[in-house]
Parts: sequence; C-alpha cells; structure tokens
Amino acid sequence: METIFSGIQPSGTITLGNYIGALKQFTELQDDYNCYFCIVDQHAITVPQDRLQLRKNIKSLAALYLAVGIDPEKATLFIQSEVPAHAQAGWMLQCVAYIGELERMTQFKDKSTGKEAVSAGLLTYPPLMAADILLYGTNLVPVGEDQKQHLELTRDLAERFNKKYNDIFTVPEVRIPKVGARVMSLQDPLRKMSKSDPNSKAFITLLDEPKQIIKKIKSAVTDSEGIVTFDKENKPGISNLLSIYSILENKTAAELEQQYEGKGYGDFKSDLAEVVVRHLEPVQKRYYELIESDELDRILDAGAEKANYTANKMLKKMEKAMGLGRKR
Ligand code: ATP
Ligand code: LTN
Repeated sequence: METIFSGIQPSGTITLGNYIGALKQFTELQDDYNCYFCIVDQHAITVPQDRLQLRKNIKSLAALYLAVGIDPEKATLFIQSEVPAHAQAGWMLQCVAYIGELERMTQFKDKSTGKEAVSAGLLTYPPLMAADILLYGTNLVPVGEDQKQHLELTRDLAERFNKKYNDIFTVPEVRIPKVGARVMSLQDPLRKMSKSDPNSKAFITLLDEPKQIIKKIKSAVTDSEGIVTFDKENKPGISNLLSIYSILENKTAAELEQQYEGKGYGDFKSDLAEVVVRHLEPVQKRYYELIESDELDRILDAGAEKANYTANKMLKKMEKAMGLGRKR
C-alpha cells in the first residue's frame, strides 16, 4: 500500500475551505492508502499563538478529524510535537534548503508582509513541512492549491538530499482536488478563506452554529448583477458560493445555474446556508461527543506511538547519511 501524509495547523477552528480542500479528500483516501494525518502544532507557532487557545485548538482539531470521518483503525492521527523526529529532521533539511528559495515562498511573503516582527520559523517553515512528509516515505500528499509551492520545494529538497548524501527519500507527489482546491473568503473573494483571518465573517468553521452560518452566507460579498452564474473572473463572489454548493451537493455549476434561473441571490444564499447547516449537523454532533471523551487521548497516544516508530527509523537513516553522531 502506498503512503499518504498530510497536516493541518491548529491555528483556529477549521473552515469549510480546509474541509473541502483537504479533509474531504482524506476521508476518501483512507481506505486505499496507509495514511498519516498530523496536527502540525509546531507549524502553528511560526506566528504568535495564545498558549491556552493553542492547547484547545489542538484537541479540537483532533476531534474534528475524527468527526468528519477519519477512522483511527485505518489512519494514524497524531500531534507533530509528540514525535520529536519531525523537529530533528526539520533542522537537517534546513541545512539542505537555501535561504533564497525559502524567501520565494508565497505563504512566507503573505504572512510576513507588513508585520513588524517576523519569526525565523516562518521562513524555515517549509523544511519542517518537508520533514513531516519525507520521514514516512510518503508517496502522495493531499492538500489545497495554496500548498502546491511547498510541495514542489519538498520534492526539490528530497532530490537534493538523495543526490548529495544518500538515496533514502521517496519523492512525493501532490494531490490537489479538481474542484474546491481554493475556497475563497466570503468577505473578499479574491483572497483564500483562511481560519486565521481576523474577520470571522470571512469564513465558516465546522463548528459554527446554524444562525451564524446563515448570517455569514447572507452577508457574503457578491456583485450587483443578481444573476446566479459561474464566472470566476468577473463574478468571483457568487462563483465561490456556487463552488461550495456544488461540492457539498455533488451537483455541477451548470445544474445549479439552471436551478436558480430567474431567481435572485437571496434565494440562492438561503438554500446554500441550509445545505451547509445540514452537512455540518452530524459532524458537530459527533464532535461534541468526542471532545468530552477519553477516546480522543487514547487515539492520539496510539497515533504518536506508531508515528514515532516509523519516523525514528528514517531519522536514523538521515543522520547516518549526513554523518551526525557516532557510528553505531
Ligand atoms: P492559516 O489561516 O492558519 O494559515 P489555513 O486555514 O490556511 O490556516 P492550513 O492549516 O494552513 O489552513 O491548511 C490545512 C489544509 O487546508 C491544507 O491542505 C490547505 O491547502 C487546505 N486549505 C486551506 N485553506 C484552504 C482554502 N481556502 N481552500 C481549499 N483548501 C484550503
Ligand atoms: N503547510 C501546511 C500544513 C502542513 C502540511 C504538512 C500539509 C504542515 N506539514 C505536511 C501537508 C503535509 C499548511 O499551511 N496548510
């Protein structure tokens, strides 16, 4: 069986964007691959986090992974900081990466522009991500569109290491969904929906209450034309809402355009809100059962044990290839 690895930052409650771009793929792939799904808390601290909130977000993200359908019998679910090999391998890969290529990463540019203090970790984020992936001999990495560039860098680092030291890494492929790879902000449809957006009206989280969902969708920015058609260039707002609807209900944009012919944005938005609420209802029910139970800790303990075992084997190979430590 081939191996899959992917990670999500516990930097807030996950959004419909994370679900559609990433998590939905995870649940579809877990039957056919040996899967590792990670809560990348060390990546989250590349920008300031509140300690207590971070703790809460980590547990909450673990419960959400399970609530959307990740099965711990099939996939390994674990917390990055509980597998020290990630940080160790991340350091080694920092020494393989060039500053110039890290500075070219658009996520770095987006998150650092205009900030007074930018952590060094924000710059060296991608080698840690590469470590996450390469430690498990990963073949495939399911992510949203925004991570494509990081994946290309991961492949470059793997190839560079293999050539320079020893041929130990599998060079992973990226898997980006055909539709929904980039769900846009509800307030600015030219920017991606992001769970750490300071404006909470810009995103819908998987834990939003029906009333909030209805309000956020109603106030989503569209255009003044009032015709429900898919035109990403000229009508990015309504096109984004159409994409969300289309993915959740498994209908094409053309089918939806037909369904809403002659109707305005008001009708379309209230139906979309109903669709979102209906999809999230069972997820939230399962989430609140899990978050109160001991089951979650048991699953994360077992996940960390399994991940440590696999990751340490690759870490030893990396150390040997680079000549670290003593000969054993
Ligand atoms: P942050 O706001 O803290 O940067 P984020 O919401 O961008 O977080 P991540 O934790 O960085 O989310 O990403 C988790 C996964 O969700 C990744 O695979 C990423 O590509 C995907 N993803 C994030 N935002 C979107 C989006 N708007 N549309 C589709 N996929 C997305
Ligand atoms: N960089 C990703 C999160 C992430 C990840 C990973 C994704 C960290 N490590 C390994 C896939 C594989 C992000 O910001 N979305």
